[in-house]
Amino acid sequence: MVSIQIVLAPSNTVTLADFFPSDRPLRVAVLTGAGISAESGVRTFRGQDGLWNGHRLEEVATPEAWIIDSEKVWRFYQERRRQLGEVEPNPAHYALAELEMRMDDGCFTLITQNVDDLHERGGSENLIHMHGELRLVRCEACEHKFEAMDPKHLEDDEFISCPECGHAKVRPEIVWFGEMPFQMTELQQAVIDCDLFLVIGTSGNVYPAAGLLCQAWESDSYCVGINLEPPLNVDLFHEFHQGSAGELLPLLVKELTDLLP
Ligand code: BJW
Repeated sequence: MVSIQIVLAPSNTVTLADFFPSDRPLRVAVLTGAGISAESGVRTFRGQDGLWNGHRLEEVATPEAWIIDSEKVWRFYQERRRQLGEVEPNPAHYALAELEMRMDDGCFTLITQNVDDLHERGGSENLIHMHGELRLVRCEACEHKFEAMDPKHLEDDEFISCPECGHAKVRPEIVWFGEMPFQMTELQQAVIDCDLFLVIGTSGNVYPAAGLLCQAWESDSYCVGINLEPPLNVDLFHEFHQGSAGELLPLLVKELTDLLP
């Protein structure tokens, strides 16, 4: 399919061309993870210099942590919410927006595990934030969800109160460990229905996101991965391209769009 080097192609007897439907437009689903935002300056989670280097997961990314020490959890997220104003989309985000623009209506779904807003700022539209969004908060008491990105919301680490019910504390609209990711039915359907599944910048550690690759395989989608290092589930890709998303994804998208009618 592409001229960039295929590092691993376990089932290289097939190519994307074999998965192109003859009677309807191609359907593409994409799963992204922290690696796609790394070149924008957003830290990934695992590995050296990862966001959780120095934090235990349970201290910041579980409902229990919020109950035990919500000040600490809130400070962690306020710092990352403020950082959104300092980062910009990179060529990988723009490449996915370009791909979406070239696809037929309803034939492209972008599923991101990322809680930053770089995909939407890069121009992507049909986007599912399965692990939530840093821009949003949710009232602990009445569940009212709203965007809280005004300077008054970000300038310090004071809790934000709910404008609907007045409760003194809203929580980040983030899916913590043990909580159900958002829009599962919709995103699983997109994966099951797609002809091509692209997975970019994710280590394959976290479920159910990591299990989507298996679902794509089982429903006969062509699976292509791009990652700096081989992810845990690397064996499930028809093509795996090792390298940076900002470099490889624009090339992949160019070659893919050249194949589109
Ligand atoms: C580049 C690059 C460049 C760098 N270019 N690449 C035991 C077994 C299996 C599962 C479980 C288990 N015990 C518990 C579970 C379930 C648990 C889980 O998966 N735990 C595992 C850790 C074991 N999952 C859950 O609890 C989920 N909920 C759930 O399961 O509900 C029940 C359910 C049942 C049935 C169906 C459905 C649901 C919820 C998971 C919530 C995850 N939340 C987080 C935190 C969000 C808050 C925050 O942001 O602070 O989401 S965890 C964190 O990891 C974050 C990410 O979205 C997620 C994935 O990380 P990602 O994106 O893969 O980042 P990294 O850092 O790991 O990898 C980056 C990669 O990029 C690296 O490989 C680099 O090489 C690469 N890279 N630069 C390309 N330039």
